[in-house]
Amino acid sequence: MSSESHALDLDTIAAVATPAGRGGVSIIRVSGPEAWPIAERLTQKALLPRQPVFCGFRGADSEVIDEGLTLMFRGPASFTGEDVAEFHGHGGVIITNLLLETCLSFGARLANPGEFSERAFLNNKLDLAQAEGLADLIDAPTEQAARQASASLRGAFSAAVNTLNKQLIELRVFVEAAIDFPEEEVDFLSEGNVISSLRDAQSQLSELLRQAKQGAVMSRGAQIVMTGAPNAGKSSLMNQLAQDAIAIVTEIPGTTRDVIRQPIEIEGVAIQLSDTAGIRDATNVIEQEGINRAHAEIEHADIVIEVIDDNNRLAPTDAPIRHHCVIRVLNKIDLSSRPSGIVSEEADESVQPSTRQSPTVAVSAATGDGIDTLKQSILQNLGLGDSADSTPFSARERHVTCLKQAASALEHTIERFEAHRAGELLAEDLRMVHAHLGAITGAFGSDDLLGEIFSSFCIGK
Ligand SMILES: Nc1nc2c(ncn2[C@@H]2O[C@H](COP(=O)(O)OP(=O)(O)OP(=O)(O)O)[C@@H](O)[C@H]2O)c(=O)[nH]1
Ligand SMILES: [Mg+2]
Repeated sequence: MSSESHALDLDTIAAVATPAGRGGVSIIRVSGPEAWPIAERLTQKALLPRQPVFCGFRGADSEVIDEGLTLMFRGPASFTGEDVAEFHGHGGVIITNLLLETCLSFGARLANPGEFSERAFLNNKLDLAQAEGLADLIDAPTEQAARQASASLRGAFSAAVNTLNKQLIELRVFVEAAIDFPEEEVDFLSEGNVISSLRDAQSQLSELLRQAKQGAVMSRGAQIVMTGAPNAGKSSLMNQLAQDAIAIVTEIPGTTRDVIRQPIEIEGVAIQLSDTAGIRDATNVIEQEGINRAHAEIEHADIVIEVIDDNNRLAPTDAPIRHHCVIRVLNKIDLSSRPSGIVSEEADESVQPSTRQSPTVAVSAATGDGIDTLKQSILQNLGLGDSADSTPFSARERHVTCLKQAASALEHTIERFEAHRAGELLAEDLRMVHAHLGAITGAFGSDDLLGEIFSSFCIGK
């Protein structure tokens, strides 16, 4: 997927770049070889790059449709790297569409979702991780996520990947040189510094992976599902975490039937909370359907919070929850007089130590006692700990996968090198590591991947 291998589509594309609806201004963007002729025909003015001109926008019959600013960019000094025109008209749906239709009738075609960004990538204005940072900036669920996506757009994540890549390239050059001069190969390869360089790259890669995992959670947010026996206090806990009376709370077991979802934010992390029906052997069909939905919700969760009434520990639930991350919450401690916070293993008599996956937290959904500890435990379980603030960039699951593949390829490289000390094998293995890292920034990859990434962008970006 190196940008050179792509024959650039020479169509001129156009789209509305601002959200649909009423507003002060709406912007139409045109990019491609016809941008200039289209703009001159639309405005009937001679236009200069980067000099906004106030003018009428005229249709094929020269009648003025709207008036506003025209701003031109001459490629490659533009967002896409091509000639770009921007028409800033009035922000009504009909008038904006009329202007867009006129651009299309003058020779542009409607842009596909993400096509402006794709062209920016193909013209080397952005690498792939930057383009994804741009899409994540637009979709950022919290201020913190937006800051991190903005850093990725500006190249912070790519720079970290490239630094590591550069180190691997230097090592490859060294190894390839050693292969070309076989009389020196043995000496060179037996020196400890190859292994120490590999180990150094390995530790940098694992740090990068840690940061990318954090960045991915920050930019997509997390799904947390509340589950447990009827009346345990799931809805009360949801309301306490949301600081709002979202779900109905009553003393009648089986109050919640439908899944109730509420977005909240914990220290800049976007979280979608789901409150579910209490799980028990229900005979009522409505309640049973609610319980089925609760189980389905658990499948998509990052974390399951199992709420247990600390005064009624034997409340009937069905089979234990199968999920890789379950935080157990002992609720209603205002009645049981248990101290709030993390419950030590000895004090947590209800569970076999072998089945414990995450700490148990004692809270009162009624008074809010212990809720801060629960929030910290949530962050810890998302891999954010206290450092959510310091995650330097946004990332995606795709990047995490590439980094994991690179890490396992590097592990394999080290093992093979330690076993054989063979220059050719080392060179080949390093090429694999390099290819996995290169897929992050788009230096290596496939057209299918590009299509998948850019088609999820919004139109006009
Ligand atoms: N004292 C006390 N009462 C609580 C606490 N949390 C919940 N309750 C009470 O327990 C009862 C059940 O609370 P809910 O939040 O509706 O419980 P639930 O788990 O959502 O119940 P279902 O939706 O029926 O499964 C209500 O009467 C709440 O007021 C708590 O921390 N302390
Ligand atoms: Mg409920």
